[in-house]
Amino acid sequence: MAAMAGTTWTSFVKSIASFNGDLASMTAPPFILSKASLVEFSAYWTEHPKLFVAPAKESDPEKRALAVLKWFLSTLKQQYSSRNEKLGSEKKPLNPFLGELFLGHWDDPEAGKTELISEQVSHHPPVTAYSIINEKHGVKLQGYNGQKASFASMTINVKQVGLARLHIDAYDEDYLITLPTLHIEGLVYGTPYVELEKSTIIQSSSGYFAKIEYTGKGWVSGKKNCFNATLQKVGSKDILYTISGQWTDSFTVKKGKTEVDSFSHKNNPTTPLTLKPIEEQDPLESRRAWAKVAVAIDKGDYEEIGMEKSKIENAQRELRKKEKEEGKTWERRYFSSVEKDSATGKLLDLAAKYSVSLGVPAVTLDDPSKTNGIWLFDEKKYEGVKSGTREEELKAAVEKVEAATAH
Ligand code: HCR
Repeated sequence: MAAMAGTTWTSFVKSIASFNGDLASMTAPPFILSKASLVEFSAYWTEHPKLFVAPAKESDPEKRALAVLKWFLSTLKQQYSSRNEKLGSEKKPLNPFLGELFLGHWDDPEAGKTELISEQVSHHPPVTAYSIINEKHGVKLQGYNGQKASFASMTINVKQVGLARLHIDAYDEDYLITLPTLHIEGLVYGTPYVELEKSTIIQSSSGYFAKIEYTGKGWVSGKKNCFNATLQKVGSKDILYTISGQWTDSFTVKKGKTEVDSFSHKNNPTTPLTLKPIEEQDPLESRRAWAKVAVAIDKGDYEEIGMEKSKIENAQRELRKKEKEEGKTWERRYFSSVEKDSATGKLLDLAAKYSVSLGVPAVTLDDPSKTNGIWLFDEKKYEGVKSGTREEELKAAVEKVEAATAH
């Protein structure tokens, strides 16, 4: 750690040339460290709550599928370029510890309350699971994701493993969303930023299929972060809608050659996420748990960063060791791992059936061993937290972490 204190960008880039694919283990100089942990990234799905609930307001399944596609496209800027915009370049997020939480909600005059629960469900490999629910409109998103990385030709390539699934209560409809592959450019110049590549598929249980192709720098426009998307009804080659533009800026929706809708980030500011004040947060909540590390990062004090991070990491190692000795495992607060998820299975079957006729690669579920299982939001666990029946269990878990940290 200390060796990195005086690291220049060039020596950092040289060091990543030999890294082992585990992004979490990559040591970065202080100026590239972010104060936010990866468990916070789940919030990027819903920074436009109005668009998140918009599909539930459409009675026509085709319009619903289009609204889901539009919402998904609107999330990309927050997911993949917001750090760049706010902090001047991409940063290395904190590596969440097992059981780390990020809890909050959005209040929107139109959408009402949307609740976010994000939990680190695996540390090796790192996997974050999330549930985002708007009860008023009956819209629910859940998913889990991890990353596999490699370095080649001055670029960090990141394959995402996992998936997201949206449910609309009123129509008992599901949407399976695959996660795009990305790479980090600009490393040579010390200004890393994300570019998306390949494609994302959104398969609905009602039989609509959206494909988003990330084209990077547009051939004609020369602009970066470009994409083209199409919406089709499975079983037919007809393209119902096309959407194209820049995921960091704006896009237009066309039916045939006629523009029927558009979206621009300039005209759609994000809704801030409401979090409890740090002192009222649970000790396992991300901002509270990492507060001292965040202060050290602000100061640019590498020794202090290292010391504060080590306290958390050592406590976690000690907990895992104890669990092993006692033959126990860490009980996830809101999620459970399953071997099979039938709702996802049905959507995958649909996507596989139609990918051939649509000429796109079959959508497959990543090997669950890469994410330590298939992670689903566990409503029973959630009810137990809300009703207070798990109070003793949660208190004991927090005490264990605190005791290990105090050592
Ligand atoms: C690759 C990345 C960590 C993972 C981030 C993910 C894939 C996490 C899940 C979110 O839903 C989507 C998402 C968005 C981020 O763009 C992506 C991050 C971008 C950079 C970060 C690397 C670990 C940072 C490497 C350090 C650089 C600055 C050299």
